[in-house]
Amino acid sequence: MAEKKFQSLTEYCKFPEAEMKRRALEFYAEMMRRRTVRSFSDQPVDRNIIEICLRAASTAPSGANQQPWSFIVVSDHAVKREIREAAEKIEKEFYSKKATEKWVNALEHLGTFPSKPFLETAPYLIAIFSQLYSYSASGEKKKHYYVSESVGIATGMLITGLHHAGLVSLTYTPSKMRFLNKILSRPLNEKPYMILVVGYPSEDALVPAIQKKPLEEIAEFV
Ligand code: IYR
Repeated sequence: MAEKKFQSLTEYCKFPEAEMKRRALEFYAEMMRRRTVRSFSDQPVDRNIIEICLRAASTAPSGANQQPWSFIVVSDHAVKREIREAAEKIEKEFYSKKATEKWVNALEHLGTFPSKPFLETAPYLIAIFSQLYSYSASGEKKKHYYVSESVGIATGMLITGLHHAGLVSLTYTPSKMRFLNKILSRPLNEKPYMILVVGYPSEDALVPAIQKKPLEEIAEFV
């Protein structure tokens, strides 16, 4: 058994209540400005910014601190094109056969369609993989705990960090994603979780006129 090691919580900062309120409101205002964007500029983004945002995402809590995620950052145009071609094939099938009428109706207000030009236009596609299990140094299969929760939290933190830095993103999930393992040479213990499309919005980017639910609808204090 590994030895238990602890250290004091030197990172924690306690703020006066007024400052806490100000900070919470400031963060809320910043988060309210975040929009999912589907129309990207081809303007390049400094790789260092992406690296910093990934480092921030990697501070996420995870089951047993196993950090069961891989972030594959694609900027190579040929690879982006390959991903676009594979994804559009799946989307064509989705919109013409797989999706129920109810599902297509639920998406109507987002203005989505099978063509995915942003997969080539955006400077970065971050393919996020869940590590369902791993292998120890001695080759023993190691179970991972609360993988989807962990990867979801890290992805949320990545989206937040990218937004905070001044970039936009799109959470993109074609209905089948295993093609990403092949294109990106990822092992089978890694299951594609989503493609996060990252960059600047195009000059003429439009976003759907949608609202978030009010607090009273999403929360209850008991
Ligand atoms: N993957 C398809 C369909 C789609 C599904 C959901 I749920 C969305 O929130 C948005 C789109 C597409 O990207 O077009």
